[in-house]
Amino acid sequence: MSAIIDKLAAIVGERGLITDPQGKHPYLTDWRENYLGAALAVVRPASTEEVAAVVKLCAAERVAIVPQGGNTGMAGGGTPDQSGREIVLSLNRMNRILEIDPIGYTMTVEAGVVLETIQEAAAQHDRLFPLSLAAQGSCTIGGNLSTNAGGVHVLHYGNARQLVLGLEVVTPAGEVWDGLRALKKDNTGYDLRDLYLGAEGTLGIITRAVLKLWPRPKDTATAWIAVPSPEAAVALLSGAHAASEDNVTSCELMSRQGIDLVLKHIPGSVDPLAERHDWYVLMEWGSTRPRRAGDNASGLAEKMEGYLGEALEAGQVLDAAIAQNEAQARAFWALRENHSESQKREGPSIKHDISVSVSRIPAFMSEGLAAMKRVLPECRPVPFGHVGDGNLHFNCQGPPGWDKARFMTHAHAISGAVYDLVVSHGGSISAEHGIGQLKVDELAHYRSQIELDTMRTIKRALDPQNLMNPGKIIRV
Ligand code: FAD
Ligand code: 2HG
Ligand code: ZN
Repeated sequence: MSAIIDKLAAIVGERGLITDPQGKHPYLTDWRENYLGAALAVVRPASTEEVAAVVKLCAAERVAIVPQGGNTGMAGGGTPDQSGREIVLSLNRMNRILEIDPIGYTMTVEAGVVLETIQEAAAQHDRLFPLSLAAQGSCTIGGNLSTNAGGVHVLHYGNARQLVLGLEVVTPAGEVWDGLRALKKDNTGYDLRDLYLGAEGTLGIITRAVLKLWPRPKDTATAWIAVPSPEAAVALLSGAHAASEDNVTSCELMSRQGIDLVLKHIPGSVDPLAERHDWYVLMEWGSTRPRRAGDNASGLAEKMEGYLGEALEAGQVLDAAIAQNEAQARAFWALRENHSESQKREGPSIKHDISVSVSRIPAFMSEGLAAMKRVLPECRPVPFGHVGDGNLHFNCQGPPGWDKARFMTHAHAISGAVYDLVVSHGGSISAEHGIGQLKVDELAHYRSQIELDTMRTIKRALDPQNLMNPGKIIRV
């Protein structure tokens, strides 16, 4: 094996290669610490040419490749298997912003640029890159595109797939596909770009992308709202579209269980409302039209206040606070974004990243909570998420004091009950986190034969040696 290590070193140099156990370790386990793999080496190319040369070498030597960005994925897609024969190919040295075109509203970046860096660069040009998620300080755009990430602005701007125009990809043979076009319209045959988006590194390695930008909102209103039920949350959102003049940019649902975990585990967290409630909505409106100086009625906050006042009278809202400044808005957002971290600190949990149509959320919620409790009465449901997209993180925390091994003996039964219900509501078992290695069996179980056959045909055609992130998404 040292022969291939020498050849890799010749391509990426000393700085681009990690072979010592301590240096490799952070690349071999996932954010949730659910998987621990092994790898021949962690290879960190600094350019597309180096990626292509590494892939060519691996194709010749039949060494499998696990692409990795910020390693924040929730499905184990970036973690190698335990054979020690795969390499992790990290894009984290390919972190340059190559071009910003404020006139054409585009930005061209390398795959390893951290999402927050992209957001900041856009803001410096008075533009918005709307993808936004709690891991944005460490996830990379290559990972975002490869998982077709969602986040908190999907209901207004769409998910990652809708935020990209062009891609550059290194194929499993080590060739470079230059699809780095900034075109809004391009109907020249099959859409190769869409094939690589959401492919979780199983069809090729994204090395560069042309991203779409938007005008930056000039007026924002953020509210923390107690609602009596998920049904009320959905009704509140439904009316908000018109009341905000189609400016709802986020609508997140949380339960008291989740808020209690955040207050317990994240120092400095404060409940914005005086009384405890069972359900909360975090709603944000954003408009590119600035509020007019001296005109108190022109701002979004005033419009939102009026709307929430009516909803309070109608019983859709129990209490609410509208952020008075940016710091307060950030504090509301922190209560939402710290859910994952708090769940991690609390102990073992099972995550269900599901979606149903928005109008089915209330029925799914009550049936799903009952289903989890039927399987394990002591379990602690922590449902939260992007209700505006019909996407719930329908999570389940282990009973207090239970260790992971004990809780996981119930995982199959709990998840099976949840997924069967999702499917009976016409929903999806993975709305935004992907399949990775976590849900390979579930995908095989819940997708139709024709869908599985088509996916396998594509995988075999593009990656005949099965060297590109094998064992993820689908077994071939
Ligand atoms: P990684 O974890 O490194 O990789 C993810 C997958 O993409 C793997 O299969 C990997 O092989 C592949 N991959 C990575 N880079 C490339 C590349 N350049 N070419 C080809 N394949 C590649 N996700 C959401 O969708 N919405 C959320 O709101 C959200 N919130 C999160 C909050 C927290 C606290 C955390 C920890 C995660 C959250 N995630 C969320 C999940 C995760 O952040 C996203 O999936 C993100 O897009 C992963 O990016 P990454 O760079 O970390 O990718
Ligand atoms: C979020 O929306 C992420 O915060 C993570 O998708 C969800 O931890 C989770 O289950
Ligand atoms: Zn999410």
